[in-house]
Amino acid sequence: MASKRQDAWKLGPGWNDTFLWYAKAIIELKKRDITDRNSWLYLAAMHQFDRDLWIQLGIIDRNTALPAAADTKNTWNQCQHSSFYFLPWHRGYLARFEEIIAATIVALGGPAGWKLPYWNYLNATDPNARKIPEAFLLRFLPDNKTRNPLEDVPRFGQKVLAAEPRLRIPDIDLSAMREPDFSGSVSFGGSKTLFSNPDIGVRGQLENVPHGSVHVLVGGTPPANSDVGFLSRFETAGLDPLFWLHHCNIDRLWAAWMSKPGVRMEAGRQWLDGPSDRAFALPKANGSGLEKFTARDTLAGGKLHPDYDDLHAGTGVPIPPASVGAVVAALGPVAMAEPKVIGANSEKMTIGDNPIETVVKIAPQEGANMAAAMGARAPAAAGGRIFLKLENIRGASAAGGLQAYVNPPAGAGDDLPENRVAGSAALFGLASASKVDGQHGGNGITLIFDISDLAQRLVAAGDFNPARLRIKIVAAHAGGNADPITIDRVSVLRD
Ligand SMILES: [Cu+2]
Repeated sequence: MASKRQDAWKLGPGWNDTFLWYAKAIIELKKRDITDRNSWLYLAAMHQFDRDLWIQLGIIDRNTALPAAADTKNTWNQCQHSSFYFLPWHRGYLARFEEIIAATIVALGGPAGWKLPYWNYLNATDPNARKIPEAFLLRFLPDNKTRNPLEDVPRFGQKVLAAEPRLRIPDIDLSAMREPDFSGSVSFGGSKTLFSNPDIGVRGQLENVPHGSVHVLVGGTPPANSDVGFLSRFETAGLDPLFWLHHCNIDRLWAAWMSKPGVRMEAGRQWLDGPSDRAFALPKANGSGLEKFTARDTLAGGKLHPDYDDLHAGTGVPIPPASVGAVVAALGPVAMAEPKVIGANSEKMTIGDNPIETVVKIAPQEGANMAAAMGARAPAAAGGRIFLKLENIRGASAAGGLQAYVNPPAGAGDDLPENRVAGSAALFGLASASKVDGQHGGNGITLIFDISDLAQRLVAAGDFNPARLRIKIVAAHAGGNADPITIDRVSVLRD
């Protein structure tokens, strides 16, 4: 077996050794009781657990004995979203999962050193890249009678990744890789928070796209049907064997981002040693006990740091010229600038089946500055970026998508022009993030879109009145008018 994590599509077609042993190990993990810390169910519950939902979906039944609360208090419901802990927590989670699968393969008489493959969906040099790897679509193992656990999972979305107009999810891309800062409200990795389960801060750009998009594109969310795929919800995502390959690629994108010259990596104690309010914990690979970890443990030199065969294919990070040698990220306590709010709407928005419009008013002086700046410079000029922020998006639908427009002509949504789109997002984990009984009272999802180019186009078109920016939100979700999506506030920011 290879010593590093590899591209899933480079391992050979169909039942290559890596996937066959992965499937056999999962069959073994599924035989273990949920009270076993190395069982399939215990590991998935670490991401998010909901007893009623799991009973409803037939994952457990009313009589299933759960582990003692003292055991799960520090290990279940841990997944970090909308936070600068999103990447390090998932990195630790993946590393231990990989170790448990590898140990199980050895116990089954297989080879040592199994590594988690990554699904490199944005690799433009591979025509298969966007397809779910074949082994995840086959009904049986090579014996033609054992049900394949890699396939035996509810997935109602796409087998080949592409934009999903019905859910208003645009195509995945690597734009997140251009963010220079790891943390902050406009950042690669998410805003500074305490322990963030389910969601307390602002989603980082990587967490939004491609991470959230791939979850909902593959998991699917049929309209007017609560039966969503496992990948669409926090509470079931870890039960889809493909989850781990998706997150492995997200983790690799982080590693690739850190290899770019000039990026500003988080180096504060709050991140390195946090969260201060609740430590991260992992079960040991032999199930014997629990062990704490911090974000520091996931960096180079740490016990949970991964090793990838390639950080360039499908990451947008070019191979540096040989003369440059190793590229080192700018590690150090760097103050990351927070953009300031220059205008906001005044009412909460409620979006059912029909699009809703709101008005953002920008203070006159700010508006004049903005128009002058926009008229004078190229959109990609350093600094002076403009953002649209959608705060506390909540809803009862398991997932969905939305699209925001600035100053669109009248229209229903499908006929609105592309050149007025401020941003779109898959709402991965919407219901979990909105639950009022959640640890943080259901803050919902907060998103930030860069609208610098759009603002410039509006100024050029003479359609930029700072006292009246019309924001239209079109949403697609299963709740419709009965269970609408709400947005607490819409604001415009600049840095
Ligand atoms: Cu995820």
